[in-house]
Amino acid sequence: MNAKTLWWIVAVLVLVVIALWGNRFQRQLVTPEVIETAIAQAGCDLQQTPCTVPFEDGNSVTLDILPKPIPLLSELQLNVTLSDPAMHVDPNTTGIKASFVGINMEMGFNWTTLHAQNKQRYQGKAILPICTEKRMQWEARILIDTPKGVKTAVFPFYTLKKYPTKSEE
Ligand SMILES: [Cu+2]
Repeated sequence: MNAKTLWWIVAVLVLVVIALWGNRFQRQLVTPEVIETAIAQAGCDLQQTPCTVPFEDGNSVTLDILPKPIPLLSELQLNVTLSDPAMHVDPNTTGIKASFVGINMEMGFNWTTLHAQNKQRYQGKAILPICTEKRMQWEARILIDTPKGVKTAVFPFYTLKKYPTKSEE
């Protein structure tokens, strides 16, 4: 093995280490430690009404997505209401985060921060990407930084492609 080959091997190893470390660092930034994950009450349809997620301590969070029906590729209004104003750590400095996850299809990583209207109500905007599926299953995940740690509220919902072609009906 000559010196040039050895240097290449060292350089590649250094890059791999940097990449692994960067990936871990990035995950820590966007995925804080979650102490509880709760899911919306069964049967609630975000396409029709706001939905509520109850946590173990009796507090709950309600999400509404407007307009209805929930469209793709157009600006959505997210309204989050906390049952208890003391639930979120510091409404003045930290917003509540919302993410949208594609369930029946990988739809990338969509994050948005909601801003406090008051200590109980938070608002934000989001746009869902265009999808090739006629019916797309999503989860809206609301991350709340509570005094005890981050709690995640999961709201399953679906979107329908606006103009289905004849062959898909
Ligand atoms: Cu999709």
